[in-house]
Formats: sequence, C-alpha cells, structure tokens
Amino acid sequence: MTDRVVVAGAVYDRGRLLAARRSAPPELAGRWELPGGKVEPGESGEQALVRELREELGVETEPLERIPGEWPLPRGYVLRVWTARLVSGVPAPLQDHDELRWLGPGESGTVDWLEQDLSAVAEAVRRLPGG
Ligand code: 523
Repeated sequence: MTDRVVVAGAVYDRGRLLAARRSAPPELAGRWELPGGKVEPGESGEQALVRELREELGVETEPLERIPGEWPLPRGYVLRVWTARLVSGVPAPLQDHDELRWLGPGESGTVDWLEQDLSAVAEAVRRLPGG
C-alpha cells in the first residue's frame, strides 16, 4: 500500500511561527494550518515539505526536526510535521491560502487552527527559541 502522508512545516523565523489560512476546500476555508501538502511518489517527507513550501509560499526552507507523532486525516491520510527554518524569500499566499501571519511568543492561540494541527502547533511553540 502506498503511504498516504501529508507533511506540514512549523516554519520559524526570528522567534516567530508561520500560520497560514486556508482558502480551500470550502469545509477548511478560513481555518489556519501549518502549511504543507501531500507527499508524492518517490519523495521523502522532507523533500515534499521543501517542495510544498516553495510552491505554496515561494520560499526556500530547511527542515530541522520531525515533531514526534502523526495525526489522522480524512481518507486514510496521516499528518506529519517538521520544524523548518526560513532560508530565503518572504512568504506569500501563492496557492491554497489567503492570509499568512507570523505569530510571536504567546500568540499561537490567536488563530483558529485545524484540530488536527493543534498538537503539533503546541509542540512547535515549545521548541520556539525563547518559547
Ligand atoms: N491538512 C491538515 N493540516 C495541514 C495540512 C498541510 C493539510 O489537516 N497542516 C489536510 C487538509 C487536507 C489534506 O491534509 O484534508 C491535504 O492537504 P492539502 O490540500 O494542503 O494538500 P495538497 O496541496 O498536496 O493537496 P492537492 O491540492 O489535493 O494536491
């Protein structure tokens, strides 16, 4: 069976965590997530993450550490999350998102996260430098 894996990045820059608001599909639009997407055949999780963040946000990133655990998604997919460092570029909502926000220490509760992202967000915040 092929793995059905969605990867997402807890992207850090200068002590802040990047949150992205989905614009589609309708049932997820308006909710906030750690950006990412589906792993394609032949890709590692880290490769898929770098590609998705480049396509969706126009930035280059470096995956740092996998956040332990995986979270169930619809249709047999699972969500896996890595912390990632912003290497270059300024994130822009090029695909799938209509707003981006950098959340500083203490601000992670200010957006309406998808339930399945909440544990990884909490762990990412604990790993934030100074968090
Ligand atoms: N999630 C999710 N959290 C999260 C991501 C990146 C994705 O719950 N941080 C869910 C939302 C969708 C599924 O994972 O149910 C696929 O995510 P999506 O649509 O971002 O993946 P893409 O962009 O690879 O999907 P296609 O447009 O279908 O190729």
